[in-house]
Amino acid sequence: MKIGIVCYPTYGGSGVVATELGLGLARKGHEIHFITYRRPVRLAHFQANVFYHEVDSEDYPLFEYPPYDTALASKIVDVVHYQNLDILHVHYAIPHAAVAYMAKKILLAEGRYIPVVTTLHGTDITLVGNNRAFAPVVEFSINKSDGVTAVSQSLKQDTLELFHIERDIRVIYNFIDFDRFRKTNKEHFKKIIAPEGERIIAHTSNFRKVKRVEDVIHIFHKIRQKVPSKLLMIGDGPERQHCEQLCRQLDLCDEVRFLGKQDAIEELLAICDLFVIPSESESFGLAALEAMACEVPVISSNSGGLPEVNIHGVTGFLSDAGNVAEMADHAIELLQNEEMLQRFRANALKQARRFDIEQILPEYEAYYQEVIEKSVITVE
Ligand code: GMT
Repeated sequence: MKIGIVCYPTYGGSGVVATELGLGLARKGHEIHFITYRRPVRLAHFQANVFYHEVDSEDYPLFEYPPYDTALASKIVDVVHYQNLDILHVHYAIPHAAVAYMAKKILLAEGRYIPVVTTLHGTDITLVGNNRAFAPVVEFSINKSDGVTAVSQSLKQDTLELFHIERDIRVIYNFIDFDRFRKTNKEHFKKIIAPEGERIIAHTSNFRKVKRVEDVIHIFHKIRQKVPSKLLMIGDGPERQHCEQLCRQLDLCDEVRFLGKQDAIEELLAICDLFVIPSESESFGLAALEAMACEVPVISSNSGGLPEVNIHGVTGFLSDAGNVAEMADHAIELLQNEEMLQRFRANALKQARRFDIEQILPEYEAYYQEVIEKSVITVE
């Protein structure tokens, strides 16, 4: 198949999933065309059947905001037309589903039908999409997509509750590539970060309010009082400075390392004993899955799709978002009991295998085929 992929090229989960999906499909022989405003972070190497089309947003003194949507629609029209795409897959509803609809209409006026699949990732429904400033367009463009997928049952449910949706939503989970995410021997890193053999705890996110990053620091503060440990804060975003300030107040600066955005997260996860993700809302929790694939148990909130990934009392523990005391107690229980920790490590890996990219990719391929076949019938 010739597949166009539209996504945000940044460090966010939706961009990562879209890029890894495209690269995985390319390895299976499909021709993949990424259409984005910048080269996606994980699209660093040459691959024969992978193409990248940059959206050129023209600046002009009249524009306070460059018209990205118009430029993207025009680029989609161009790529579908000249690369003869079979299907277009857009990730994150805002504005991609609406832009895809506009491109579809332009192409239709030229006598060309392009089926569009929209994947809902989370905040495009639960946080931003739900906002009155976007909601009517989000609802309309989801209904006008030829196929819609959501990354968890929970996100599907939220979408059906928050919007008036007239079409079926297929759940296709986030996935993990075990060639990359697996526990490897990084003892030299461990010695640098935890020279006295302390436990290592990690958190990865874009440091937005919805992640409750401050809770991670408070949980760690409680853990430190019972278990010698170090905390790795991976990623960057608006809440980072606030968290650094909190570390100073709690006298934790020597125990917490803020590492910023990291490309080789798997090398850091390889030395960790526990992963903490206390989000207010989380449609799936790709970061938790990456940790579990590296045999790291997870302390999480029970928000959104997290219970579909992290199994309470098996691969980690879940608590209500904001229940810092319970999350800390669970973490301490696990970190103080070596037998339990090893058991949870093995369980985490076993659970992560359910989301192996090798199993999820065929689900997308089959779905594309289904959508293409259905749209041929619709057009006829
Ligand atoms: O977590 C974020 O804020 C980034 C966001 C995105 O769209 O880039 O992530 C969402 O999509 C990921 C991939 O499907 C999911 O694993 C995350 O759970 C989801 N984030 C939220 O729902 C907050």
